[in-house]
Amino acid sequence: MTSLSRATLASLPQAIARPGHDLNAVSTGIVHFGPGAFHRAHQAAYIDRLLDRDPRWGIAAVSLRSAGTVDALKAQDGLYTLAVIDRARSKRVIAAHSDAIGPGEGAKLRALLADPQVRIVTSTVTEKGYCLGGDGSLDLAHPDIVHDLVRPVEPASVIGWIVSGLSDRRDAGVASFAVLCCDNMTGNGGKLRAACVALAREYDAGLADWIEAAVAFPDSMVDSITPASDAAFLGHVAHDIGVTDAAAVQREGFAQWVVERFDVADGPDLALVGVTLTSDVRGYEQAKLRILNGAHSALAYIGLALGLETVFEAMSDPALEGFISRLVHSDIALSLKPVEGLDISAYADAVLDRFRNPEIRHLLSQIAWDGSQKLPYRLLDTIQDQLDTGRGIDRLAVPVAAWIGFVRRKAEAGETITDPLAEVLAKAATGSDVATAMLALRQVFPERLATDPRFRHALTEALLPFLDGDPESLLSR
Ligand code: CS2
Repeated sequence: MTSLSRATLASLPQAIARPGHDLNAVSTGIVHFGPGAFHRAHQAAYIDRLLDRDPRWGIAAVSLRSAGTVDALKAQDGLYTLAVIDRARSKRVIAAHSDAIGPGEGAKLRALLADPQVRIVTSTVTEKGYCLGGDGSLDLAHPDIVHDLVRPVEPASVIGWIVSGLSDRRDAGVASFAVLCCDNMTGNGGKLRAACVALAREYDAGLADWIEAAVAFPDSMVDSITPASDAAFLGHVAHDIGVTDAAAVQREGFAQWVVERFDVADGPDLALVGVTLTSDVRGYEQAKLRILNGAHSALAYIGLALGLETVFEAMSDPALEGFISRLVHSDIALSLKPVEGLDISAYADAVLDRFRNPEIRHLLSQIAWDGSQKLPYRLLDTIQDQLDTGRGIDRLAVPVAAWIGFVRRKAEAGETITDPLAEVLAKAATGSDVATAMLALRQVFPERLATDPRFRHALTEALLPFLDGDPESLLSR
């Protein structure tokens, strides 16, 4: 079977929506790090619509480590199918990528980052891709950062590349690009700014000052549930479109992108395609991270302990569903400050309803990846805020205990988990005093929380049923 490409586009069945713009007119205006499924299903779908109105914002997709997606995009002229899997289903070909850059193409990436037409650099490299330590600041001892300090013009990390791109622009007198982080971290733009400034500060204080003064790093909130593209899904797509598509992605109908208003000369008008630009993104960001992602991680670790496989299955378990609903409405929602224009309780209901989408097969094991990186933003911040206001945390301790139980079960079974701290976690979770060993991990638990006797007590209590194989007993909380 031939694959999707410009040459085969015309032969697709009528039901598959085609790009609305002239593919030859598109030029690169955005460089994006991390062309994974979430980027292709979310940001690229917005930009694809933007290109219908303004061809200057093609995306150059960059993958620093793995060649797979970049090779697939190259082979398919940047085209792929977006399947929207919801009560109403649709398929559309996305043509948002004007270029793709893989490992070993550093010279090309450097030239693009210096190109005055590139006005924004975006990233979805997941939490671990930013080389941050447990306190959210750049980890100068991270091997990639150690490398970038020695060889700043041939960096290994995203941070290194952004700093080197900005350095080249400053030297050439080219206006800086804006840097838009699209990962699920609280204050994502501020964290990325601080990391870039910290790296620059190590070898060029003038550059660090310039980045601080001249470069916009807006915060953003991104949202759309995007299960990984497995072989079965790719098979369905090939069947429906009549050609193969190695870069196809699937997502729910709902998509939201809220960006802090930022200044960049001659930048794209993202509001044209439904991106919300606001002066206060923090409230949205926190609500989404704590409610959606917090509940997701809770469903994942508790659901896996109960032998469940998908979010839909987990939400169909009455005891677990009831527990998650109380966790969201009676704990997480109370930790949030009011957000103008957002009814938090209605938002929480809408999120839980999205989890009940029967069409989406979202694996709990996928959400369980990288727990050490996700838990601080998704659950631990909430717990700290609840403790600070004197509220109880008995329910909130359950998903944290479930995560520890998950790490322990996997370690005992000799399976390596997907987590940058996999080895350290496995060691800590298999000792005799699990709670103490885990709480000692500063990369995960901040000092103040780890040493709070109320948290230690709640966690230890919640951990016992997981270690004894009786997690159901916690769900009546
Ligand atoms: C999920 C997210 O995999 C995960 O950890 O919680 O990818 C989630 O589906 C997205 O943030 C939804 O916007």
